[in-house]
Amino acid sequence: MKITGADVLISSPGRNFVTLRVRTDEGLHGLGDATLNGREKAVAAYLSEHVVPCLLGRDASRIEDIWQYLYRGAYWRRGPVTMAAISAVDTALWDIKGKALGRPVYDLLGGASRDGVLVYGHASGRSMDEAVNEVGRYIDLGYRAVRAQSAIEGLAGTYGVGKGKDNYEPAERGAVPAETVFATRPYMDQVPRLFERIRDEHGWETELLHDVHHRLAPIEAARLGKDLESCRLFWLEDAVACDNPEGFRLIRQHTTTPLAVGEVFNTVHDAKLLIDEQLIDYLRMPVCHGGGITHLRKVAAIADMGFVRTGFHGATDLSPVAMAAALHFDLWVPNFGIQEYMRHSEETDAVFPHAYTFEDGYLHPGDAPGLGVDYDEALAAKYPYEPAFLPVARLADGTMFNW
Ligand code: KDG
Ligand code: MG
Repeated sequence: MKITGADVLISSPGRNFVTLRVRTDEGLHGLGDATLNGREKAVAAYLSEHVVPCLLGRDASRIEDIWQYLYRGAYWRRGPVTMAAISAVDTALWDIKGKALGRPVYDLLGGASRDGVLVYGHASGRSMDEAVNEVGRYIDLGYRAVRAQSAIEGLAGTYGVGKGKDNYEPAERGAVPAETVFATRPYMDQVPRLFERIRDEHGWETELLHDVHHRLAPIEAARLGKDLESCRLFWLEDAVACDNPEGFRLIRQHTTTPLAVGEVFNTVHDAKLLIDEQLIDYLRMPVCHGGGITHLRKVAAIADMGFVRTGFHGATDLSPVAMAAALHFDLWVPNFGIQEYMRHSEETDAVFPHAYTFEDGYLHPGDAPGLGVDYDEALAAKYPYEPAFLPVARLADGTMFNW
C-alpha cells in the first residue's frame, strides 16, 4: 500500500488545530494530530516543506522504518516542532494499518489490558469557593479523579482558571501573547488550603490532582509537596521547570506526594534521568508530542522499569485525533496510570466525529477500525485559522517568569 499524498489541514473549530491526513493508493487514509499550541504554523510548514515530500511513494505499512527515516535520518533531531510532525505521521500510519486490517489500534498493540481508561477532569474556579463547588460538579458528572486549580486570591488570570463557565482554554486569540502575573508566596499558601477544603467537603474517595505548571523552584516544590501530603493527592504536576530534571532529586528527598511531569517532553531522552533515578511517578508525554505511538511504546517500556506509569497530557489543544490515539494506547499499555480528559467544545467535536465514549469516570476508544476518528473537511472550512498564543507570565515587579 503506497502513500500517494498527505494534506496538512489547519482549522479553528473552537480553537486552532493542525491535522495531517495521509492518503494511500488503496483509498484508505489515516489521521494524525500535528497541533502545537501557539506554534501551529511552524509544524504545518515543517510537514509541508520537509516531511510530506519524503513520504510520497513509501509503503504505508512500514511504520517503524518511516519513523526511523524521519527521526534518525534527520541531522537536526528532537524538539517540539520536529517531534509533533513525526508524531502526526506515525499516528496517521497506525490509523491506516488498523483500517487496512479491520482492527482498532489497541488490538494491534497487544489488545486491551483493562476495560476502560480512568480519566481526570478539570475543576477550576476564580475563587476557592468556586473551585470547591466545581470539584463537586465533576464528581456528580461521574468523574473518579479531578484536577483542581483556583485563581490566586488578589491576582487575575492565574494558570488553569477559565474566564467564564466554559472549559479552561489557555490560548488567547490575538497577534501577540497576553501577559499574566504570578506570585509564589500566596500561591504556595493557598494550594494546601484549597485541597483541605476539597477533602472536607467532598471526602476521600475521589482522586485529586494539581498542576503547578512549572512555576516553583525545587525547594519550594518540596515544601508544597510536604504541605499537601495529608490531602493524599494522586499527583502534583510539573512542580518545577522541567528543562532541569536534576531539580527533582531535591523534591523527591522531601516529599511522598507523587510527582508527574513531561507534557512538554518530546523524546525518551528528556525523561531518561527521571526514570533511571525513579524521581517521578507518572510520565505525561502524549502521543502527539512524544514521537507518536511508535516512540511512546518504547518510552513506556523504559518507564515501567523505573516504576513510572503513564499519565498522558489531554488538554483541549490536543485534538480528538490525539485523544483517540492516547485512548488506544492507554487501553493497552501495561503500566497505565491515568489519562487527562478536558472536554472539547461542541464545534471541535462536530469537526472531529469520534468513536470514544465516557462512562462512569472511564473513557473507551471504541472498536472501530483504526483510531475511530474522522475529519469533516467541509465543516472545518467554516472555521479558518486565527492567530492565538499561550500567555506569558511576569512577577509583580515585572520580572519575566515561567508561565
Ligand atoms: O498548551 C498548553 C496546555 O496544554 C497546558 O497549559 C495544559 O498544563 C496543561 C495541562 O496539564 O493540561
Ligand atoms: Mg500540565
